[in-house]
Amino acid sequence: MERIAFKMKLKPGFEEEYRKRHDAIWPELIDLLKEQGIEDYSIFWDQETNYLFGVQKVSEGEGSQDLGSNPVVQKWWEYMADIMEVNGDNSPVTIPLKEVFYLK
Ligand code: RM4
Repeated sequence: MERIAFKMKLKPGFEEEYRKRHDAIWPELIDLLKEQGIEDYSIFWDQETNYLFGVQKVSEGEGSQDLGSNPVVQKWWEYMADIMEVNGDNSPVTIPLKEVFYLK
């Protein structure tokens, strides 16, 4: 398993809505993420900058942000596009982060 992290950006004022939508994340998306070997996945919000920090473990090298060809992910990204900074295809603007420390 490899740990990966990345940052995305929330539009100002949508933290509650973001949390609400993720509290009700679609079962089919959960199933897909797990099928793809993605686990221990959390997202943290930086109130000061509205950056969202995703951290996850991946077993196949591909993380959640690499699944854009899947229709379920495309539908989810379209659903989330109104409250996040996104690219033309509705994928969240995603900036990979480098791990600089880890304590098991
Ligand atoms: C995030 C973003 C990610 C997705 C998670 C579940 O807001 O859309 O791509 O993996 O939700």
